[in-house]
Amino acid sequence: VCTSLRDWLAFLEQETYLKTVTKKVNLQHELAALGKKADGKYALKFTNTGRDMPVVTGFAGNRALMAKAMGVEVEKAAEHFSWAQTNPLDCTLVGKDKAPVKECITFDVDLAKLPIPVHHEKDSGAYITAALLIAKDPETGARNVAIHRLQVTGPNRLGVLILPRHLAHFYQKAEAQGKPLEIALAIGVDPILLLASQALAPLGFDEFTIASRLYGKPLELVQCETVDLEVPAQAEIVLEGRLLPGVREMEGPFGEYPKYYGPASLKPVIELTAMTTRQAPIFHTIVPATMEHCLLGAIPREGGMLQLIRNTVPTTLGVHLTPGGTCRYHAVIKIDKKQEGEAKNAMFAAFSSSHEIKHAVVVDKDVDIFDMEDVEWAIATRSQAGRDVMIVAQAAGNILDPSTDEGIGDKMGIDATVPLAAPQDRFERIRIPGEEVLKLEDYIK
Ligand code: FMN
Repeated sequence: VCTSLRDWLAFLEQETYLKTVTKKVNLQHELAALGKKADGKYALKFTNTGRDMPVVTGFAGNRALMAKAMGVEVEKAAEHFSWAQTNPLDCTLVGKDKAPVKECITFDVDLAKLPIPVHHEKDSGAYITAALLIAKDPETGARNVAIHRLQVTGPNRLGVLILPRHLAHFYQKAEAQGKPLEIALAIGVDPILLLASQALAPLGFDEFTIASRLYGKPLELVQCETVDLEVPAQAEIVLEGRLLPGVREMEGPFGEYPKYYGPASLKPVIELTAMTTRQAPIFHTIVPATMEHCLLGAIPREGGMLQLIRNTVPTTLGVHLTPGGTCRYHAVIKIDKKQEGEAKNAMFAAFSSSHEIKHAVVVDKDVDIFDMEDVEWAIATRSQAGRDVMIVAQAAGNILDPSTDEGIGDKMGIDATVPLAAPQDRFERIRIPGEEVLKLEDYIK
């Protein structure tokens, strides 16, 4: 298991998954366009963007590789993440001399020196998209880690989108006291840390402890210079700063994961106070709506959903948040049905796992939930709309889904499982003896 971005990139290079682009590439659109083209196929490292720092993208954009990052088979990725979340392991604090991210320190932050791209056509400007935002509850001191999009608005100023979750809660508390909320941004971290940041966890749960468990050893943290926070010692870049109380500035529009723009509005503002980096640091950007963006959210959500569904349907074998469903809205659930009605209960559990789940399809154990053709075949041949479709109107949905009414939307479940009472031969999948083992390459020149 790799515990730094550098180790992970070295591994990807060995696997010939990481390709280096030495040609001059414009940070405005060109870099994002290339990242999108390589999506799911390669990770890219750009060495010539006109800034004195390489940019990587797409290194977490492939499910098989993300499973490898956790050291498990691809079908077990979500389950393994969920296991780590239920068995968190404490982090450890190391001295600054043991923390590569302290190799260079400056208190005069100038974001113009970083290779921060402009991604989509109508984006309001350059955005940092792959920073872990670390903050503590001003009352309890409990840590939170999440990714938030950050719009560059000045040499040491950022606009930030904070949806109503944990960071919003901390910020409200600080603001009520008229105080800033200290934050740190870690850029250039390994895939496990990125995944851990996306856990659906209760308030007060430290996502870093999931990373420790996935590493199999405590994550090394180091104290910040200007704020009372600890950050991953192996990060490439750390920006320190404060969310200002009572300040709002325009942020957006920004091309988001559902492949639409999130609108411009007044948002909170961060003022940066320090930057610490490794020597020759590497910058990471996530091109929004690519598989990298999609999977980072999907795997942790699948883990949480799997646990919840198993509480009601113990024979649930797997779940998949599909890329076509933006890795957030469409869930495919595989059960080994033992009792009629279980498919519906699985749907209810799926909807309760996250407000983002909009359509849930339940299939039998012979269906490959990662193969959408197979899933569609199950819907086509095993479900009848009048009998097997359940619709719940007007529930909480995702505000970024433009078809909702300000985030209020409908849920639909499709039971594509075979009725237990059906005669066996009626739903027997055709098969040619030998097809699983024969290799076409052995027969053709
Ligand atoms: N959540 C936000 O509130 N604002 C964002 O701008 C934002 N951008 C994200 C960008 C990427 C690439 C990813 C993978 C996720 C993003 N998220 C964003 C989602 C949160 O990071 C995620 O839901 C996290 O688990 C929230 O943590 P919390 O519940 O501890 O606050």
